[in-house]
Amino acid sequence: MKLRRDGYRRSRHSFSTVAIWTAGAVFVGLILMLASIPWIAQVPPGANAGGAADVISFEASAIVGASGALTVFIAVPTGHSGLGPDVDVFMPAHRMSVPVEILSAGPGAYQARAILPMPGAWEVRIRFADESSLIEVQW
Ligand SMILES: [Cu+2]
Repeated sequence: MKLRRDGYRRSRHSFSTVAIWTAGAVFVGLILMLASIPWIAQVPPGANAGGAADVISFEASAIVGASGALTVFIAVPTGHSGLGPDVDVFMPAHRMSVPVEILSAGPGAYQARAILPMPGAWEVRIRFADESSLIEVQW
């Protein structure tokens, strides 16, 4: 008992010193975590559901219903107020385009709609700012 107490007293770091160092390390860790958050948040969004090879700054996916109703969901970075995406719906086999209606669906969100007049392979070409993306749709 006596030996233990002596050993404890002889240790270089008292309890309060250890507590201060621990608190300091935790504080520095928290600061580093907080500082890294903006860097993580700037990683561009990942690939879309379609087929664009390049890294793009917007996200898009498309679905086609059994009747040929095509809906394209597009999410662009906010802060480009008034600037929306351009969407072309094109059938390469017949060099055929169809009218596209683009609707705003909330901040940075758009829906493009078209009716595909015939079954086959279609391309949805989306442009936003200087970026473009292509989604292949089979109906
Ligand atoms: Cu056609």
